[in-house]
Amino acid sequence: MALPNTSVITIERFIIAQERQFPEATGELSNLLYDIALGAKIIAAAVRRAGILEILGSAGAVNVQGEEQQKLDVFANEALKNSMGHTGRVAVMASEEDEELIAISEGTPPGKYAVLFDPLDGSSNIDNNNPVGTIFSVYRRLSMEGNGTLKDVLQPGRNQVAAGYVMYGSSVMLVYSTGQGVHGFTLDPTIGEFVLSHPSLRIPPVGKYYSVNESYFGRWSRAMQRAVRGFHGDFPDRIPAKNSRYIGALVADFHRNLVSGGIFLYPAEQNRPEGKLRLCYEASPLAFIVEQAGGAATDGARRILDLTPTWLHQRTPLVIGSKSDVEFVAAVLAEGDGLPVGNRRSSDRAG
Ligand code: AFP
Repeated sequence: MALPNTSVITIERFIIAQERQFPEATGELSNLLYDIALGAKIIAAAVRRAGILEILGSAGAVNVQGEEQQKLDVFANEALKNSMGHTGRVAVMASEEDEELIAISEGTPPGKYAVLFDPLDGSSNIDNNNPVGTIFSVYRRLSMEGNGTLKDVLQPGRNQVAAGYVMYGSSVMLVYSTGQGVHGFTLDPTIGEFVLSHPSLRIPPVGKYYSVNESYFGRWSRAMQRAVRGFHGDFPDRIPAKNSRYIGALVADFHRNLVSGGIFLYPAEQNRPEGKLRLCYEASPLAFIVEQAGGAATDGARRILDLTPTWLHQRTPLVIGSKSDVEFVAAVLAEGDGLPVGNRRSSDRAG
């Protein structure tokens, strides 16, 4: 039997090595990332168990301690709050699951970071044993003292000091950036550690895939319809045709496109004029990651990282992924709704 490699780079070792490059670093951010990794492991264990609970009948299920099972997204939310709330590293938190700001635990001194998270994105996928994810975003607080305030969490995405996501798929992966590239770790269940598996991820400039929920095609602007037709291969002079892949869990769709090259779109549509995804919990952190990997993210026109949220649960259209593909969409949208959707331009017709 092959023995495991004893020189694996765990996430802790990697974070510490990165921190050493900055002699002025206090280690607080490193520890905060490690707290998040711990929360992710707790969530991963529960997600794995969710499958079997589903099979055994989860509704109203009672666990071994005789407690009623919590919904998994509520559990994930609590797990993250608990992994960070008592450490003295955080001044305030905000979660997609909570209407209001989350104050740090009473009696804990406030730290210098504001953390925002979507604890279990794509949670409806759990019922079908499909992947789900956690997304997080870290800012340095702006307020000077006491508990953090709204001002600390409503910052433009370009101010992030770290962001990342965890994907609970066939294996569990944690991908993060502190502004020094993007690094991916895979949870080794035999030792219970995230180990470095994808150092310095770079997204290909032109992607293989496009990911969008095309059942909304008829509700998009004509310009957006034209952009997606481009991915079908309707404008071969401007953009090569792509393969379609859509899981319906942002982290999983994003992760595939980050690794293999591709573009994810959640455009505005008639029923959702601002799109569906949240700026603070989904778009901004993934935009930080994608830019660090050499890609791009816009709302169709504006760079996501330049948008300043005005409220916690603000939504935004999102176009994110390989740089040339995101630029193609921006160019087509800039042409406006005047051009016909399906007709190829004469210059685009072959021969
Ligand atoms: P759920 O958490 O309700 O499953 O929503 C997931 C999500 O926010 C994101 O992960 C997906 O990319 C997107 O919604 C899918 O939305 P559509 O079902 O409208 O395509």
